[in-house]
Amino acid sequence: MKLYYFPPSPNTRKAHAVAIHLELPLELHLVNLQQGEQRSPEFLALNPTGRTPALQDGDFALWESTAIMQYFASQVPNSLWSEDAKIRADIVRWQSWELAHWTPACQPLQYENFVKQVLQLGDPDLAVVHQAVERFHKEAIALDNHLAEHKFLVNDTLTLADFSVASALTYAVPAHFPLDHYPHIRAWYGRMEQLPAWQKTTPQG
Ligand SMILES: N[C@@H](CCC(=O)N[C@@H](CS)C(=O)NCC(=O)O)C(=O)O
Repeated sequence: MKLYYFPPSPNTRKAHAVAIHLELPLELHLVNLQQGEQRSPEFLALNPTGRTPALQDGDFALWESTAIMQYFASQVPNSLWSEDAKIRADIVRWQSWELAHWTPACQPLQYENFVKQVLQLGDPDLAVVHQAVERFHKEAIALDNHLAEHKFLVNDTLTLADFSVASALTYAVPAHFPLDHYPHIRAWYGRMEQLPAWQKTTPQG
């Protein structure tokens, strides 16, 4: 299987980390987003939305990180993607929340406080940051309350849901995510950081 990826991207990270955790052999192909390679005709033929990650398995092409994670977890027996219908629905619930609410709440902070600095795009827009912080708290409260009662998001076991939700926190420290009041999120993320697959996919400065 070939994974078209951009290592600094949290969406790449969640898919790549799952493949490493499951010890799936992958051929890695860099798509340099900073050089616009996602808009090349070759890449658009694979993913017409022009985003990473994307997967090619023989003549089967797949894009969207969550679909790729689920496809990876369908390749070998594992506990990340349970066969139990209710547990699986719970995993999909958290993955859906991550895509619809959590990542959109984290991204403005990541952009204003971190990406702008790295790419020298100017100072953070404080009005955007203020709004983003409010939006972040709304989602973080729900996540922290859940993690107060659970070691991992679903079934107290590491699942795809943890990889999805953790990916959005990749730049939490340099992007100054307001996590001080969320001890359970910090403890759970600490558990994710113990995983060799998470360590191996830490973006290099
Ligand atoms: N919902 C998509 C989001 C993918 C995405 O936005 N990828 C970003 C990198 S984190 C990207 O490739 N951006 C390039 C662009 O928009 O030009 C997924 O989960 O795969």
